[in-house]
Amino acid sequence: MSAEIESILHENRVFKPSKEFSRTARVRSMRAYRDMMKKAEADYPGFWGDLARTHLEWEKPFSRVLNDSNPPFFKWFEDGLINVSVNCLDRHLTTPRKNKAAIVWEGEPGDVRTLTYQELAYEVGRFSNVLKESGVVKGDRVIVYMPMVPELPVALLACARIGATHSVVFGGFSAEALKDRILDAGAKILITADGGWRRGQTVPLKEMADEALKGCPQVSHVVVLKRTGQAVAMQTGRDVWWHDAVQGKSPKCAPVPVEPEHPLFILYTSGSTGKPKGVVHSSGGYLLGATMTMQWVFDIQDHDTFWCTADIGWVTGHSYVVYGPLSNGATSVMYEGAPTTPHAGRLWEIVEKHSVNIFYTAPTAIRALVKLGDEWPQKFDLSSLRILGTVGEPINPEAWMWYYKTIGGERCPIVDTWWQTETGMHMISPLPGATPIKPGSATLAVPGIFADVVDAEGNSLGPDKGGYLVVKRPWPSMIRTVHGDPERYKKTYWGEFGGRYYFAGDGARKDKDGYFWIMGRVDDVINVAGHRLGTMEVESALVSHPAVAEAAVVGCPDDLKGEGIFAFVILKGGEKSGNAALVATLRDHVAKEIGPIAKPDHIKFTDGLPKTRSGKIMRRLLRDIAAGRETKGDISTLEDSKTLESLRHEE
Ligand code: 7RM
Repeated sequence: MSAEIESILHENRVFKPSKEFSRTARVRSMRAYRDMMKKAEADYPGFWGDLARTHLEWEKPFSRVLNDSNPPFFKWFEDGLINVSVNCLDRHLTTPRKNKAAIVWEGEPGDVRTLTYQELAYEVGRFSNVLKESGVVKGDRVIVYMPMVPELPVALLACARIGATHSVVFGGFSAEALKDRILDAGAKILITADGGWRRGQTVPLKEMADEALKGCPQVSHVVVLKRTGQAVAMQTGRDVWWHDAVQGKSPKCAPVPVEPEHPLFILYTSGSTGKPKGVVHSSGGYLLGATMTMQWVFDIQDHDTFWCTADIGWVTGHSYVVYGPLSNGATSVMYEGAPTTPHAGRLWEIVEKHSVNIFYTAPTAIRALVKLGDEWPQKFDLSSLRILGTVGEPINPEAWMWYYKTIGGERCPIVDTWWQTETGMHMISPLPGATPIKPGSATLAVPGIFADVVDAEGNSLGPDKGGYLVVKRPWPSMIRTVHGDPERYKKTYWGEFGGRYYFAGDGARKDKDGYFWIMGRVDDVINVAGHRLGTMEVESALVSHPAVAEAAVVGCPDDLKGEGIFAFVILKGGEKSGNAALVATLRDHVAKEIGPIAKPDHIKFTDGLPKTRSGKIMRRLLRDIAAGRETKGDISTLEDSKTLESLRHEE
């Protein structure tokens, strides 16, 4: 790995939590936060062990917290026994939460369903018996390819109940991507639906599943939920309708206690090239991470209605639509459809309708909502909101300020949460009642997490020096392995810094207050005349110009400087192109904001950017366009291939 990354962005605004907010928060002050950190520093297994005993229910208590005798294959709570569905359901049924809403669901067409903890437990029991009768036993992998409907968490919790390992494949993935994941997981059963609603249309899930299954002869059972009512082919002997399968099934199903290290799920992430990686998560440690961060970061309280807009096909949906909220006995809102269907205020309408208190979404969604104009949020009553969150990418200070003012009414702390599929839980984030927040910074590591910014040799870097973001000690909800490929796990995440630190590819700096500023993936760093620049900072500078809605920056070949800066820019108000004068203005603007070194050499105006289905800009593809190259490698995660083509062809 090469040298440090230069940091050029500076942001000075600070917002402290209000006294009123802190008074009732779970973590009320920086002092309380530091005390937790001190405890973890002195004895981190002890720190996590106490939490595990206090906040989870064990079928058999563990006697030892951490087994680190074979790094990086760490084992947590090894000799205990636990069942995740018991923690998310049964333990609430003997409390006043029994008839509390567990899931408040809204379909895209406007249908609403609410499932109490008791009702959810009932459905999970019945579906667990369906799985059992289909021959699913502990350790089997179950693929779930469904729309965002309540039966999706039902399916996951039913797997957890009988010790099966689920692998959710996002409903937007193609048949090909689905097939690869079924084969890699070695699954014999698939849970799907006829279709789901998206932008007023139906997504043909069963049809795509059938296509995928042509290449998966080992799949002997397919359960199909009727959601849209569209016509589908059912293969006799293999396919059954969900409603037929649960008919007459007992709601009682004894939970199977599993070892805490038993894999709860596999979730595939697209590696930057080649074969998708099956990230394996544990049962006990994973659940502890999701449970605690739900309390620390979202300050979840019994009266809260919590809404994470992520699809359950992503880790964010696993941890913060399903496991974190349900383990805490919270109310989790789920929405099936697109954020702008049937109108651009749909999200705000749902916030008003269900009186949402905590709202969690991605910067890409926020920037899209900024573009739609303030009149949409202004039409709805957003006064129930008390905490806002973001995840997935660095949020540029402009979008942050809009979110803070227009959505949060300058009243709601924003928790900018840095984490990854591999980390299972939030790693760096403000605690809303304690941490003073700075727009664009994920602030500080959550309790029990030892994050740092280091140089290529693994030495800690001083303030404002950009380098590699690492985690120095294991944590309970960390990735355990890559499914079927432990060597890949070891090499990808522990292959640098002599195997001492976890590194998953991000660059960052810490400021003088120790706050982390994520600079983006180190693969995206641009080397301009020997200066290594993070793309995020140049993008932020561009977006701070009033004409710009969104920007993506990549390196391009430059004979003189080695690498030049190529910026793709989306203008506000839907104009498709800017003129030469605007190009000059934007270049000067960047020079003024961060310095002449970061001045883009090329600016291309566009009305779309290639993104993954979870909203991350695929800079790899933009680099090919900037260099005039053909695109090689995996584009299965691309949201809309048309964007790529139009970027290539418009000039
Ligand atoms: C949860 C999730 C992980 C990558 C990660 C970063 C980027 C995520 C933030 C962020 C800046 C954030 N899982 N990332 N959160 N960058 N600030 N708050 O997104 O596996 O899909 O992606 O996302 O690069 O490594 S993920």
